[in-house]
Amino acid sequence: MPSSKWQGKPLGHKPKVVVTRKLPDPVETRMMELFDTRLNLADTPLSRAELVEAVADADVLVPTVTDKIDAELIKGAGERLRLIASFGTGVDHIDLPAAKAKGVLVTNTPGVLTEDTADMTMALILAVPRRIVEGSKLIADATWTGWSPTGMLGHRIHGKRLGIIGMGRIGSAVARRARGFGLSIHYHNRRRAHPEVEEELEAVYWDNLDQMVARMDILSINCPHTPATYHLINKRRLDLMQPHAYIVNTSRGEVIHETALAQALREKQIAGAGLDVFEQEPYVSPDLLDLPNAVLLPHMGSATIEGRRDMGEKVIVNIRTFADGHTPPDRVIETMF
Ligand code: 8YV
Repeated sequence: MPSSKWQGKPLGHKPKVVVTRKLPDPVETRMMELFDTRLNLADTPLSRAELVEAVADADVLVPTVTDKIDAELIKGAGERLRLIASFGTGVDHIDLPAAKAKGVLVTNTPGVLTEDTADMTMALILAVPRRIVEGSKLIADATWTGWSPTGMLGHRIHGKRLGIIGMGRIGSAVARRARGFGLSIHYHNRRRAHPEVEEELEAVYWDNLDQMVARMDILSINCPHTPATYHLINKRRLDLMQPHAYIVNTSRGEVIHETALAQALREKQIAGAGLDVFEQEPYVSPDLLDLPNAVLLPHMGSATIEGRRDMGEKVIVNIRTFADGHTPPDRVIETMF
């Protein structure tokens, strides 16, 4: 459990909150009403110098995935900094041990982007084997010459095996959707799911990731990025995959070795990929571009108006409860990741 020298003591004044990115208007307005809030009205990430300045005298920092909240930044933060209330679920952009060492709590926004991210995962699971983007391009480029019995043939989804890596909230939500499309569910996870969950999803647990990877028709990455999952899907594991298999990633780019994946796609060692996330966002390796068997999206898995509003609500509740001297509901504990 993270220790905080501040826990249990109400702040006694409106917290000074620095928000690093433009958030939806209703969220920003409510934050202005409740806190002494500094917004970033320009929709661009803060520079390193601006981040350093932000943590110098804020009580609360509200970063997003585009901010690198590393040990140096946290160590150099002012004594006032008590809470990092991240706008997002993943916390791999925050050095959790450094925050703990400084007595700064970290919160995130779990749960509210589960369904949206699972929808996008399912969209990619459908889009890649059924060549939806390629087909749409034919129309957009006015190069479609009409229906043909052998035109735009993809692969059937129904009856195939889906291997989910990371059976947490999002992984389970993907599984529920996938069952409706006639996919059979397999999964690999740090911990085996509860028997009731396995029963509901008729899910097969693979303790050994290599064995699962080698047998699946579609792999979906739904685990967080941690030191343990960095490059979990590397060249060796890509080589284990079957040539007709697809891979979909809506979690974090770092879980897949991107160069090895681009090579596997180019050499048709696997059939295709659907990627919503990349190793060096917003940079996308040129090796991945122009591959007909890759559908690439700009990290938009959780990008719904409803989701962003709910994330903002969670951030506000976390700050509010913390300022009142209570434990914020979405406190992140290092061992969770
Ligand atoms: C968020 C995400 O939109 O929550 C996450 O972990 O990856 C995204 O979908 C982003 O993190 C906002 O900070």
